[in-house]
Amino acid sequence: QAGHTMKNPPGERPLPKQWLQVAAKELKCSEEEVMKKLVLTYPEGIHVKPIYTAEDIDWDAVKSQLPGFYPFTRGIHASMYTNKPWTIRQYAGFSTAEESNRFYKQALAAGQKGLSVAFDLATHRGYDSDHPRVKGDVGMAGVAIDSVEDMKLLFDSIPLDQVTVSMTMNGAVLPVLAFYIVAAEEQGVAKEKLSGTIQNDILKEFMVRNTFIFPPQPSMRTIGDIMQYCAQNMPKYNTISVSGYHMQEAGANAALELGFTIADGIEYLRTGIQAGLSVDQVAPRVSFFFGIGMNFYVEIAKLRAARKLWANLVKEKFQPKNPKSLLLRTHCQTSGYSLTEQEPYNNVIRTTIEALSAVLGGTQSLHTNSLDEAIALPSAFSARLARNTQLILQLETGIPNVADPWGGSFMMEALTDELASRAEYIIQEVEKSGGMAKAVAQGWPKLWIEESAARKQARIDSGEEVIVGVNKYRLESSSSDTDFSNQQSEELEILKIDAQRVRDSQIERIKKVKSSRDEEKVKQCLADLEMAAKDTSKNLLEASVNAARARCTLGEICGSLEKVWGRHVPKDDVVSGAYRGSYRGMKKDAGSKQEGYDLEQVIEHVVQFEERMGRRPRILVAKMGQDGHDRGAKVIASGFADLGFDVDIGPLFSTPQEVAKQAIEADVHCIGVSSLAAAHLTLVPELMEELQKQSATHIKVIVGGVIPYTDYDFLKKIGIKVICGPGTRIPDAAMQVLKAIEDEPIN
Ligand code: 3CP
Repeated sequence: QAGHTMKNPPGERPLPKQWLQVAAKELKCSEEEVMKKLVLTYPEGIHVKPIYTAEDIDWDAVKSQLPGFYPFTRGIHASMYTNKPWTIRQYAGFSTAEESNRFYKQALAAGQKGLSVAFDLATHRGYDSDHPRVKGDVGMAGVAIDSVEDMKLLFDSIPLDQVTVSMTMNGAVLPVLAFYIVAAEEQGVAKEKLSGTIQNDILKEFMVRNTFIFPPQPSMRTIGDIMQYCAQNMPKYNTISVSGYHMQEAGANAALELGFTIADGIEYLRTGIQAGLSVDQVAPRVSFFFGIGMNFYVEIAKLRAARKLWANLVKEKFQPKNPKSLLLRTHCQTSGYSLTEQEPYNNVIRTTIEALSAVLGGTQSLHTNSLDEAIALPSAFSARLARNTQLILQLETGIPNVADPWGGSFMMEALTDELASRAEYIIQEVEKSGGMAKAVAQGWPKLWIEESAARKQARIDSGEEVIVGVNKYRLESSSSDTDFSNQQSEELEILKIDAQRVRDSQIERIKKVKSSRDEEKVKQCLADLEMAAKDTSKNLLEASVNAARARCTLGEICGSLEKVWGRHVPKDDVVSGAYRGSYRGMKKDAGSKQEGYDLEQVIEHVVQFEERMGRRPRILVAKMGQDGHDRGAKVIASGFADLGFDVDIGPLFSTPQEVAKQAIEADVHCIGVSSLAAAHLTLVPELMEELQKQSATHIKVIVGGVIPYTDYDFLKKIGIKVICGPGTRIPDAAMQVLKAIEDEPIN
């Protein structure tokens, strides 16, 4: 899929003859075998050679390039970090506005430079905290915001004209941005002074992140309205953060992430232009966001390629006059996907290396993940360590003293070009579909990413892609003395949120807000919003700001829009064949964990199961609550289907009652609950109760995802048969499920 347009790409150019001869002697093999052994093929389809030379690059083009000059491959500023380092911007938010505010103030005092707000899933999905559908989600994976009063508390004593705030909000972007504007206004900061960023990237929500609310068309109109409102009122504000990060987290390789993200950016420029703005009003306020994984050179090349591609494409397609329109400014986040539950201190090392890629790639702003990300919400300790990782890079290493230190490297320049060319191919495919909005509606970009995810999982499960401590050099989990793995996980302090307490306090505040506002004004504002939803000549953000001032709640604002637009219901397809097709058989070399099951063994067991039981094992893969992270669920679904299971996928955002009903109706043997947003302690017990009520306790329940060890006992006590933490191989998970179904002991 990630094919390329480049003729004779650098990775396919011959290695120098004299080098091959010497290398063949060193490896004690033929020259052909040297090629076979040392030329690697990356998931992007790129062949990576053991050495690069001047023959691999266009030296004349490379030698004249400077940071701060078109096409900005070497950075958007001439001086880069030698003048001003990147912004340390840690994504955070949990529980109530007061608690998050305390956390932000401490972070700023400890060296953080910008804020980045994580909202809880109830807020993302446009529900007030008192809504019955969000019982398990309030304050869990981010802060709960129901009205402008919460937003004011969130930024209490934080001067919004000085600290730039980024808000990761997409579905409920209108009320959240409106609350922010009104909170600043009531803090005495005029709109014109607000700089900061709203994520506002709905296309990737439909593709991978799933915290949309409304259907695509009104969602895209909303973006145009926000761009228009900001062009008039908030000229320093970044109206969108076009995000590849979530694609990488969903399993996309670097070429897919780069191609789809740039294609999204182009679509948003068109959206702004359709809303009546010039390219020079829109483009300088479009910002980007990339994920940075463990493939060190590729990630640096990706950022260099991104800037070059953007500058070239914007120039060619839109002919801007303002040079700032050509600059790709980006935030980066180290990869959550690369972090492991096993031996969590290894995650500090992974994050440091990824941060290094982001910085060497020339990012403007950076979030470094906490070491406990794969286990729970970050604790105060791990958040400090993550922040210090960046402070050490900035202040102790000398790394910021040179702009684009990789410039002129044969390898880096070749890799930059090759990656750009692969991404360009993807962008052309998108353009053939009529742009990204149409491509997303057709559904193929999502499937390409899901296929890439299934292939990655197969490479990990077969040991081809090594994760130290997980599929190689894994510690025995039974021997107590040497059990560093569990020791490390158990000694980590885990941040616990009391969901009930947070929800109760939010409900109190909603009551207070509702009892002290002018109800007539509220009714009028909500009616105006409904009107604006119908009438495209009205500006939706303006109507939302009025509603925010009148103390309408987030749920009310979204509710008024929903009356006109409805809620988007996604449709689900499962990729088939990619997992099995990419599984190369388990590696049995030194250090590999060899006690796991191989693919063929599990397939054989499934066949025997069918012979015995008269039908195949059937599993419902369920997502409950407002948690839309579905990579794990999708990979399990396609992996299990490839192993011979009958797989049903439940709709996103289900209640426990809906899951039980679907499982009973489909007569499944097992429900696999995937939970990544910390709501399992509320929702899983409810599911078990419901199964009991419906006399369906024969259906086994397994839970996978981000589940802290400290919750295992509780889950086992309520009858969960199997818990699959991050790093569980699919064949092993499948065998455990088969054993659970057949009531065999599970080890
Ligand atoms: C910077 N400046 C310079 C130089 N470097 N001036 C002269 N010489 C230099 N070398 C100037 C800039 O031009 C700018 O000024 C000012 O310094 C600030 O720099 P910046 O680069 O604009 O940096 P920042 O304000 O931090 O903005 C970074 C971007 C912004 C542009 C990327 O959009 C941003 O902060 N994005 C963050 C997005 C984010 O946090 N997302 C979180 C996702 P002027 O302003 O005068 O030009 S978290 C999602 C995670 C998972 C999930 O979804 O669940």
